[in-house]
Amino acid sequence: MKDIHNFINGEFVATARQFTKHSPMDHAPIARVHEAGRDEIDRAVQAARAALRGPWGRLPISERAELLKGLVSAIDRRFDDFLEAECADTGKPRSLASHLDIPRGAANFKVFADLINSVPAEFFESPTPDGRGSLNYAIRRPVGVIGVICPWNLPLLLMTWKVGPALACGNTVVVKPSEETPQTATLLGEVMNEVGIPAGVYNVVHGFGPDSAGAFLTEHPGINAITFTGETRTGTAIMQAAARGTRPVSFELGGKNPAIVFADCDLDATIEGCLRSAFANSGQVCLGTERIYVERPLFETFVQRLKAGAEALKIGCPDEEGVSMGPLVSREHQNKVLSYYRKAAELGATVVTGGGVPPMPGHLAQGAWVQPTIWTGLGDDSPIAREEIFGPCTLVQPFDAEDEVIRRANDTDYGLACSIWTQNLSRAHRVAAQIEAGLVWVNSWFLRELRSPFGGSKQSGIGREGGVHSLEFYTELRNICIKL
Ligand code: NAD
Ligand code: 6OD
Repeated sequence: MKDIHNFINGEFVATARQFTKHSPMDHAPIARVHEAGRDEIDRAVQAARAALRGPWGRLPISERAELLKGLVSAIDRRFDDFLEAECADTGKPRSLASHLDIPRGAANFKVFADLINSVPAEFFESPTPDGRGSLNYAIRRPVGVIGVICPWNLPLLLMTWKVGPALACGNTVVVKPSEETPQTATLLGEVMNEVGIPAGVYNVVHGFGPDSAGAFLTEHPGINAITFTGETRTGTAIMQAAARGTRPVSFELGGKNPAIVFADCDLDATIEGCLRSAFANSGQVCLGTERIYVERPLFETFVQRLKAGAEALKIGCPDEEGVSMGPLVSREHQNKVLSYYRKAAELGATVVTGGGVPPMPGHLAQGAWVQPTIWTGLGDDSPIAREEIFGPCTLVQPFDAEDEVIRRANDTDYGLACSIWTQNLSRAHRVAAQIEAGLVWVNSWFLRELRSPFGGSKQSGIGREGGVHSLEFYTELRNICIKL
């Protein structure tokens, strides 16, 4: 079993206290993770502060950007190591991790390195009473030491989506990966050293949330801002910690995302899109579709086509040929998802397909597997329609009118994403503008332009990141006024 250490000030740090990471595939122990206590967190924050004042803070922007771009090729050279670590922690298919998680995990550094090299400056000339005038200009300065708290579903990708802009803007970071997925963030420490990123710029501390590394990090007064991706409930706890010292937060939280399918859609493309949005990464995508509204004339056909697609998904281990769905990340999460499967049955849902655990051979029977599941026959008030399950499951319901479906899609505490499927362009624009969500896709899902704003409305988040929007969080504007 391998040891996973904290990464503090450019060094791998063991601790007396450790916890075991289990494989999602068969629950076998795969890693001993060294848990950071308050002391290690303090050392990480001090190291980050020293790097900010020292080598990193003094580096010209163009050199900083070049170092970050070096990470892209360095990750590429260690591609197989990252792939193996991500798949071992999450159980996701190699085909998915090799096309999405690892390349995007690397690309986040290039996108923000390019961006920081091309930030436009603001200048204002103004008259003065003596006629000489003045010149105002604004400079962007790093915010300081950023606490980065990450989830387990797209571990490397979602971590570098925060670390990339934070470092590009000249900050230093202390990252707390999820306890379920400690490996790739730690591996990135090795790559940081290989590339020559100064010690202390990137630090990783391992542990859990409450009364552990997550809470210790967010409570640490040396953290200047906190960026977090995870559950809405956790966001509330982190916001309370951030209130001490009035530190800013950027939150990407949960969702209960609808898809709206009009009868005039391109049915093949819609089925393909909805299968992806409901079942990709075993449904563990914050942008995933757990509610599908289908215009009534298409309803029965849609449900049968979606069922056929779900039943054709091959469930298996990351390396298996043709596998399209892995296990859930852990037994704990399996128990949560299965509790919703039971609840749906108790509430009288029609289980179109799935609803339980797939039969798995031998030791795999110990893993966190669940079946892709489709329900019909429950109303908008049911917990299945309202609560985020974060599994490979979706509730399909019919609708009759455009106004009605907009109202029902918006009838949620969340507001992360929505996808609209129609060939009527006017309707697509009209409906998209009325959806209360940070991201609306038309005839697509999870098409990501990294310069565009990303974030949620209502309880799905605070703030927007992506492109120049990330600069708003990771830099502080200072105005300088020169009397001419
Ligand atoms: P989680 O909130 O349980 O944990 C996320 C991280 O927060 C982990 O590192 C955890 O250890 C830490 N944490 C937990 N309690 C904490 C506390 N009190 N103080 C500090 N840190 C704490 O989320 P998860 O289960 O890892 O991820 C799944 C959730 O994340 C889902 O709700 C999903 O929708 C959401 N998510 C949202 C987005 C988005 O972009 N909006 C993206 C991915 C995941
Ligand atoms: O693509 C991204 O940048 C992003 N933040 C995706 C989030 C996916 C949620 O699970």
